[in-house]
Amino acid sequence: MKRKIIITCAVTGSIYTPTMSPHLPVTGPEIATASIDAAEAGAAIIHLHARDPENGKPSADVNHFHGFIPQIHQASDAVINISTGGSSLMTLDQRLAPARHIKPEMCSLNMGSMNFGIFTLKNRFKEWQHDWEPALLDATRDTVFKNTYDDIETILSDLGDKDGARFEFECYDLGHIETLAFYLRQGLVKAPLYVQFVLGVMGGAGASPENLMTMKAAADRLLGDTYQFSVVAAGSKQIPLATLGVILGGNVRVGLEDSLINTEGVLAKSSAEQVTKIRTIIEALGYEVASPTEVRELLELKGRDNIRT
Ligand code: KMH
Ligand code: ZN
Repeated sequence: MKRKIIITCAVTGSIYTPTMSPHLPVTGPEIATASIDAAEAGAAIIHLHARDPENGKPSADVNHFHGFIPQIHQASDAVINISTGGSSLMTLDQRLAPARHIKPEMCSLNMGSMNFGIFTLKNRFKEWQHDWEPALLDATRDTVFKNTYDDIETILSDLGDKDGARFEFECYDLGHIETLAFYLRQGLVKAPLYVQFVLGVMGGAGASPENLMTMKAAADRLLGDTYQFSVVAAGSKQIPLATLGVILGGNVRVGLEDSLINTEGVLAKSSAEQVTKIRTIIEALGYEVASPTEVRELLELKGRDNIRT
């Protein structure tokens, strides 16, 4: 039987800003369409953030999530995965409000505090559509993306134990894998773990094949057969490192949250375009993409009817 590869698509996020690409979805209908199109192209999991529809600023307002969650849930079978990372400028309570309300099948869980530098993106543009864009980028010079042990345990207990979500464990460096292994030993997390190796964020491991292989080796040693992994690389290495992830036995994440391009110097017109590209590679390598139903089985999710839309 052919191995099934899980494609996650993250359609908007909080790294890039509207000036950087006219294709970045901002309003509820735009985020809904981007998600539904990505699911139709082969993404089984949609990783979601919201933005203020007036100006595109990253938002954790539950009302902004209501602008696209019901539409996605109605039009698609894809697994809805709500970010608990939000943006590094939000408080933990702000970040958790959407997932606490929607009680999704999956949510992200960032496995350690870190610098999350996006200020270098500022040099690429001279004029901005909104004042908040350069201000937000600059603010990451002196902000910590806070994910303390207390924060992690709050998310595990409130969204996991209480609401039945399973997690996309976002690991940006070796220490984050060690932290996940600590919680595995403590019995606070259980198999099957879904580990996202996140490469290319300034402050975490860079987007290189060597770093990916080092992280996989560490996870094999520390997590054994309790885990499956996926690869997301922020920036221009998104597709190359996702491809390496597939070759190494893993799954992939693409989408405009983490990379605005299709190929070097060419903006992607949609997240679905990136899904189609990685799907073509997956199938050319002799694998198949996993359906949402298969993902629910593989990751032991609670089911699409058990979320609040
Ligand atoms: N865009 C990723 C590098 C989250 O949503 O929890 C970070 C992320 C965090 O996906
Ligand atoms: Zn995210």
